[in-house]
Amino acid sequence: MTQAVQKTPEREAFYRKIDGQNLSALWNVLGDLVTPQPKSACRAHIWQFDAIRSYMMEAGQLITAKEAERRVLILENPGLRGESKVTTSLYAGVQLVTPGDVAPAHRHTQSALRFILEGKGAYTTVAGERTNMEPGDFVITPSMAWHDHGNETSEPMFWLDGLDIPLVQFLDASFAESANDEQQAVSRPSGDSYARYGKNLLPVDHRTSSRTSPVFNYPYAYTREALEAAKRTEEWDPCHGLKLRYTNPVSGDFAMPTIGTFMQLLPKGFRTARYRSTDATVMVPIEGRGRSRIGDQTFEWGPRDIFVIPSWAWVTHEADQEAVLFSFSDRPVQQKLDLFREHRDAA
Ligand code: GTQ
Repeated sequence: MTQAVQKTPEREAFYRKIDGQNLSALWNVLGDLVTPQPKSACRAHIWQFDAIRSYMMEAGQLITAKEAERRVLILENPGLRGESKVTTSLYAGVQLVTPGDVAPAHRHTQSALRFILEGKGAYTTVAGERTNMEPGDFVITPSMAWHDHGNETSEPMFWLDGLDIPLVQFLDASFAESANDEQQAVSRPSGDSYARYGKNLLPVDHRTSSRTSPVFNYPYAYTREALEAAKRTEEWDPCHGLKLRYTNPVSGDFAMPTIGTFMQLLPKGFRTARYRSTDATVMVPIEGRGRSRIGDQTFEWGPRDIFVIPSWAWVTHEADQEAVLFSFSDRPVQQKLDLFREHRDAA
């Protein structure tokens, strides 16, 4: 399957002839199409938050959120430059919302997650509900939900955006529109969706066509509590430490249909066993320091740094202090298509 087919003058002439008819010979490309294991252009990489932060402050002097629509620096995977991709299927960027900024209301088929890195109290309004955000919060903008962001505090806010832009692009399923008004009307009180859907209760005849969780802010305080409780009672996983998956309370599935989101705790001194999976993953420590070995490279990380693990690359993590790491990948999509594979080397 991987052996290159020999070239002969007759064959070359044949290829040229069929080329004009928009035809090409499978036997010349089969080895690149059907590989024995994932062969990705995506590379392991880390972005230090401090560096991004200072570039973003500079960007804050250059353009308003209003003019930019979204003031974001895209994290481009070094193996995928110019494609606005952090992995083959996902997009990531760091967004800055400065005091007084308004990122105007729009909506699109792409789903978005926000993972809050710095600042307290800036807001996003999603489908009529305003939510104030704090570091470590995981906030969802579902497909086609109106959303606008603002900051009435005196501090800049930074968050990590994760979107399924490359996936939607691949499927040619992008639709987007801007609202007439810069900010959408607030029609529900803050905390409404969490109060309704975040308490293990649903209205008895609850029906929805949406595959996205109706809980759109998963506050860090609750996530930390869950990790803290689990720390005392759960068995440590040799590959993951203690790893939780954010869920949609309606279905028990991932919180978003296209992006799987996770929060993971590694105790001080913990060294994970080798692990690899087909879902290239973006990781963001929110607490603690340590390092990850990805393939044959080692990446030192601290709070708010962002690093990417390519599909099928061996990874181990090591925490110098108790560490909490947020991560996201396209795992929900791969699992639904029977494509997800993982490999534990827990000796
Ligand atoms: O906040 O709506 O990083 O539409 C990229 C596209 C953020 C957003 C991004 C977007 C947004």
